[in-house]
Amino acid sequence: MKEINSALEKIKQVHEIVKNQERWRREECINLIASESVLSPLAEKFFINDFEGRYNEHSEESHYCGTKFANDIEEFCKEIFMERFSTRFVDVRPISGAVANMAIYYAFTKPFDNFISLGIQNGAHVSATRWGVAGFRGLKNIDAYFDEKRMNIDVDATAKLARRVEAKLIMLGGSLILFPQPIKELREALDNDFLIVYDAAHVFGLIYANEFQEPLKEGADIITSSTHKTFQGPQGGIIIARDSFEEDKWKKIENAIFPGLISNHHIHRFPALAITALEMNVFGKEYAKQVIRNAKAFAEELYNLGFNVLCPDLGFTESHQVIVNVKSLGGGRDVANRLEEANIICNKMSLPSDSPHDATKNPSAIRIGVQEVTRFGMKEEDIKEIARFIKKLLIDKISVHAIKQEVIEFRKRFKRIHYCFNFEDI
Ligand code: DSN
Repeated sequence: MKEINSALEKIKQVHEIVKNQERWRREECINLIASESVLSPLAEKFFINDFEGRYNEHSEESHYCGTKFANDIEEFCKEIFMERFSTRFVDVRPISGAVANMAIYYAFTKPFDNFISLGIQNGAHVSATRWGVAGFRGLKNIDAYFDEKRMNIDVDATAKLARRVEAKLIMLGGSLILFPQPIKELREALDNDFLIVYDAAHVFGLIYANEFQEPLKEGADIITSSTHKTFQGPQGGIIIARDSFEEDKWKKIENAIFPGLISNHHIHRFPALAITALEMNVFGKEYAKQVIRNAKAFAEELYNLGFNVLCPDLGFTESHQVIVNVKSLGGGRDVANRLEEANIICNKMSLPSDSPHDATKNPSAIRIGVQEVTRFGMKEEDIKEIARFIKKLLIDKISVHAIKQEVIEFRKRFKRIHYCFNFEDI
């Protein structure tokens, strides 16, 4: 009896934690984390299903019985992405973007190989650094040359570097990405022996809607991505290669995924992945255009209010992200924490000029992403209101309590998830 009561008491505590999270983050906060989003109601409804916890290990052959519908749903997902990216080569088994990247490193590199990535201070994802999966593969990451003014890669210097260090692959994309990257120019500057991989995780929804850049058409061999940022599906990963990719090389990727890196690939997420992709086929373009308009409006308003927003001469951004240098206001960590107290959630971000110590401890900037607030129906005028909350808190020094109340009231206007089907539609 004592055990039962104790277990029930703890279950209540679990319930309480979930309710607190859902009330705070879903209803009372303005979420500006650039790497997150929410599922559509339909995708969420199909997220918990009997595939949860089932196995379907497969390479050339299937290793389990009872998998006929698991095969169906996996193929169904692959076909949607094959059609969108005009390719035979899609794998939806990676359970995250980092695992997708890991599969690429395991397939094409050996310990002690050199590879080029952006560098953490220029926006590389941690998986492309010595601290992440690349480092665990024993790789040496060498930073691309980066032009801070344009917040983009210096093509000539990076191509020379890649040749000089005999880079085994070049990892583009990343976690701080304001503008399309010069994939075409880099491919032209390098011969075809260099493997170019584009980590599309942040901008995958914009790419899917053809509103950012087309990496595989511009010269990248492979896209890796997660499926839950601007592409607003369930958390997971994906690898897509150009249709002309070599079969034997693709096999290496498949083998790296299984039996290499994962056993169970979390099949229950596939129905939600398929639903998100099908919703994106219908609503994705309108959504992606609004995301970019909102990001530009946010950046412009912050700039006009006196903030040091990056790249004013380039129109601030072409993605869902806005980067604000807040060094003079206390640095990225301090500012992000102050915003959190007012229920405005974003995160600290390093800039190319940050020292390695500052890049991880207290970087100069904050990174703002507008994909989720766009999903909740916000347009340019709404976005500008958020910029004004930020100014009132950080520049006018109005009390955090007062701003928090305004944020909670503001958030009540945006309850419905947009750019998706309603239950009545099916
Ligand atoms: N680290 C995440 C980010 O960019 O926020 C992505 O995995």
